[in-house]
Amino acid sequence: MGAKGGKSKQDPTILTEEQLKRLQNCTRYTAEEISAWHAGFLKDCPSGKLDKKQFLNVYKKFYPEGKADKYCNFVFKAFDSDGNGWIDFTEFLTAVGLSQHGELKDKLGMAFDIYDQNKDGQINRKDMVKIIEAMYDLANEEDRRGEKAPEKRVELIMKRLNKDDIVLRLEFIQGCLKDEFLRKILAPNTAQPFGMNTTDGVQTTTINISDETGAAV
Ligand SMILES: [Ca+2]
Ligand SMILES: [Ca+2]
Repeated sequence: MGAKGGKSKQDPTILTEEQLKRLQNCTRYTAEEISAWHAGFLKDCPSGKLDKKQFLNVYKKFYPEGKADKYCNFVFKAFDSDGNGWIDFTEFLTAVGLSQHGELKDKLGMAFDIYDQNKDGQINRKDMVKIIEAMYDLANEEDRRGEKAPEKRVELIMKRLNKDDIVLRLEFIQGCLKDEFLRKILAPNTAQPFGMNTTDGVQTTTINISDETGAAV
């Protein structure tokens, strides 16, 4: 704990000047919008910490038909970029901002992060098989035989990426950029990774993390 000093000691409910600046730099939100998101975030997560369980609850609402658990675990890890077990506001809004107005290559970077669970900058066949399975769960895809078997899919993907075993971040992004078929398989959510459809900015922020509001999406 507290290995890095600084961040871990901060009160997660407070948005510091520095964090605000950083968010303004890495998203397209204005200071006012960021504050509004922050208020919404705190409303749903008064502790300032979004944990895996809450995160899964949100996800389930978007995918009521599928089994979201596995996929959600992967996404959670990608959002939790410092790997401390919970998503703070900065991590949250960075990811949301990316899914709302990130460029395609940034979204693909996020997809890569979802695949690269141990955050060593590379993904291998095993990683890929696991995520394909999780995606099938999410989509409620029962037919996983023949060409649709996760291993088969991964073989095809690797071939198209021109790789045998290990894919690096840049290779992944470049490969997907020039191959729509790969994009569809590897990053079907590049349009809206978090499934949010905020139309006019922020005020509808509340992602309904808490259950007491009742109203599902
Ligand atoms: Ca974190
Ligand atoms: Ca990895």
